[in-house]
Amino acid sequence: MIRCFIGLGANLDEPIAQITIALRALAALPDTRLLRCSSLYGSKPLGPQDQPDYVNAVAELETTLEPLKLLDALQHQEREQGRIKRRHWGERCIDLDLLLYGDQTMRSERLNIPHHEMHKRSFVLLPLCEIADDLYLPDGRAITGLTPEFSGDLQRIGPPPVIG
Ligand code: ROI
Repeated sequence: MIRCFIGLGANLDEPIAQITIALRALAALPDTRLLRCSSLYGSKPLGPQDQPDYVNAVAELETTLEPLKLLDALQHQEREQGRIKRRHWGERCIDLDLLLYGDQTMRSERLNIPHHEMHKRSFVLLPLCEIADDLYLPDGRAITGLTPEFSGDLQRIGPPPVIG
């Protein structure tokens, strides 16, 4: 089993409900266990400011799915929830990012692991530190030692959704 982390974000169509639906779907993936989810956080958008604030969380999974199969499953779930690309860095009902996959590094057209911007974003780092403060990036940096460039006025807005 490989330990991986998924970033969840939503700012349309009842974001908390969208995140809860996505977590249920993660828990139901084949060959995968949902281990935990962070609290829910509210944040200002990174990108165009004329869009609603986001709700963010990070989930920890254990899986034997290969990275690209896991990515397929995440993208399938985004489509299931009706995600439509409106504009670059624009609003979305759900975003599921594969942040970390064990200690693997992958750079390809389709998939970059670690997620190339994760170390800059408070809406990823804070929830990640909440559930996994023992974590190191594949390059050896401790997750707790990273300083985000983008704060987004991050605030804890609620406990982890209850799944199952
Ligand atoms: N901004 C915030 N605050 N949270 C997100 O999850 C998020 N996701 C994105 C972009 C559009 C970059 N901005 C975001 O993909």
